[in-house]
Amino acid sequence: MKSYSIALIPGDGIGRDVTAAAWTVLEKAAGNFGFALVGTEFPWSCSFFKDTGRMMPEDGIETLRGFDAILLGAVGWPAAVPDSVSLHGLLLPIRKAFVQYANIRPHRLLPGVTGPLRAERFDILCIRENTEGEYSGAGGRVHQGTLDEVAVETSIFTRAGVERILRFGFEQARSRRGKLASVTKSNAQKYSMVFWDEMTRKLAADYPDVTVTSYHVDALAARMIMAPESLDVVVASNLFGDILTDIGAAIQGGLGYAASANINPDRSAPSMFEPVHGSAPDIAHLGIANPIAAIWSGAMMLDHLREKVAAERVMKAVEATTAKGIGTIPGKDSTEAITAAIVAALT
Ligand code: GGG
Repeated sequence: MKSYSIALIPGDGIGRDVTAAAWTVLEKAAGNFGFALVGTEFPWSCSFFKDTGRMMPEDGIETLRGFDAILLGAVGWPAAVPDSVSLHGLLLPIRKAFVQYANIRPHRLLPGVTGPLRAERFDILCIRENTEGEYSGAGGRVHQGTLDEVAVETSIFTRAGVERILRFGFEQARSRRGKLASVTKSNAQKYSMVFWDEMTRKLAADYPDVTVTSYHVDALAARMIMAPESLDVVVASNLFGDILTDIGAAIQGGLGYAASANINPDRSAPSMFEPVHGSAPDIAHLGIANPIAAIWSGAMMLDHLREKVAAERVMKAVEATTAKGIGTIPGKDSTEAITAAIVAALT
């Protein structure tokens, strides 16, 4: 029997609730479709930081390297650890160290879920660059606390990094409806985004079957709300992609439905799967967090592990559940009830 080793990092807050739910569904899928998932849980989180002074041990990356995939919940507990410390101590180092340069985020309405828009028939795949750009972490502060204080944060766009994410976007568009929206702000950012646009135009020659349009990020944000059905694949830099995918989450009914995959396309290191949402301290451990984003992320993990049938069946079970109205109204159904309904629908 095929077996996959999965590193489980539930993290903080509702990350713990939804990772447990996703794991229940994934184990059931494995049993149904004839493969095994062997999970190893790591307590790396803000409470781990409080105990050890680190979000993960010094050899955390090397520990994770041997796994087939990583399933992560949420990171952050701002009352105890500043978000800038928790994010740069766990999530971002994993994305960068394992060259998970493509962050894939699907945005569509599940059956039975009501979004805030009149448009209901949209299916957008956002591809967010995940290792550089505005999240490079290059910068510094001087004269802190004085009137001469200066803070500098430099975005880094490498030719290799821009080319690989744009090519990934073109390939995704080619496998879907053949339309790529490349997100820019080259009127204001005259070095990095002009370069991004030049690379978009250059690579377009290799994908004559894909129609590519460059949109300024502000125009694209408006388009996601006014005409989401006009979009197919969207490719964006790290920060632009982060912001646009919160709009994507909003139009698909909320963060409880927004899934993501941090993919290492070369498979030279594990990929990581996580709901887009954070740790939501206000509802942590109340048993009311929506587990669907985490379960959908788990289905993306099965797909990446090439368990395509199991991945599709998990999504069918999620859709059958929401079609019955379960998990479609915030706070109405418990995490446990939504999970049980999805498990029951999984055939
Ligand atoms: N689900 C992982 C998580 O906690 N995400 C919240 C977050 O702030 N992520 C930062 C980012 O993706 O840029």
